[in-house]
Amino acid sequence: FQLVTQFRQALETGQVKVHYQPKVALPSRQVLGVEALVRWRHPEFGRLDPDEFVPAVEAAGLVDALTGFVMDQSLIRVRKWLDRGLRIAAAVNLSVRSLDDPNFPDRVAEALERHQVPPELLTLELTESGVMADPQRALPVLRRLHTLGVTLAVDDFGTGYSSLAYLRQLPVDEVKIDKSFVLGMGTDLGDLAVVRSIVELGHSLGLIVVAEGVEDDAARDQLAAMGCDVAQGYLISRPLSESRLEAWLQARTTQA
Ligand code: G
Ligand code: G
Ligand code: MN
Ligand code: NA
Repeated sequence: FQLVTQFRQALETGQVKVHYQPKVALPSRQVLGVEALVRWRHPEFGRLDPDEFVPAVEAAGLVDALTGFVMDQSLIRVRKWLDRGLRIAAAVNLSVRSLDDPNFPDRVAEALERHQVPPELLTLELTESGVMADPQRALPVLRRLHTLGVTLAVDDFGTGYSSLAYLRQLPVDEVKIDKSFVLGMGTDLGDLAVVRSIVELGHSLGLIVVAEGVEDDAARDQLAAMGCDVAQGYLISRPLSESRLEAWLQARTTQA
């Protein structure tokens, strides 16, 4: 696939950029972190979203280069914020392929050391379907990542077929409710029930519960009333380029 042969070069020539979407505490709205979301500005095809190229990058065995790039960019930001007295975490999306690589935890440790970022300010997000497809295979790498002190999050939770028993066995710290349920909860009692039970289940397992897809005040207030810990979504902010994120943070922190 032609795209893939261009990908390494795209990383080097600045065509690939990381955007960041804020995550805020409920009910305080304090900024706790950002999720890093990769974008590729392709010279011919224009803006490519991850769904359009990440699967090809994975299939070509280049996911290490992608994850390494996104992690480096994110840790540079976190370090800059620390230097300004701000403790803001960065969340990086992992491909399940990364968990097949026994050296992945060492590379994470090396990146944290190189950027002088404490491990608790890095979150690694794995999709529910990815981890649960073969939890026994994922477990050794997850355990080593957890031992490093990074935060591990299960993304898109509620969309897979995982049993709650599996979630209990994984060394994870955070569960992210899939946005489809959060988007539907204002009009669909079934979605509302799913959101409510993930919040309760997550808390009973001692996990931080994050809601994605928070698009309006009603959803935010309802989530806050349920005790959901963190909100992410267009209501708070769309994913932003580095410079727009800085402007957004500036406006937030001078307001407070
Ligand atoms: O930002 P957007 O909605 O287009 O993201 C679509 C999907 O791409 C999401 O599921 C997200 O987790 C995934 N994604 C975004 N950035 C990365 C990345 O750096 N690595 C991997 N593996 N997936 C990513
Ligand atoms: O799978 P993952 O959760 O990593 O994907 C995050 C994706 O969700 C990003 O591509 C982002 O653009 C999108 N997203 C973030 N907030 C919202 C929202 O409030 N509504 C909708 N519809 N999509 C969102
Ligand atoms: Mn994610
Ligand atoms: Na998600």
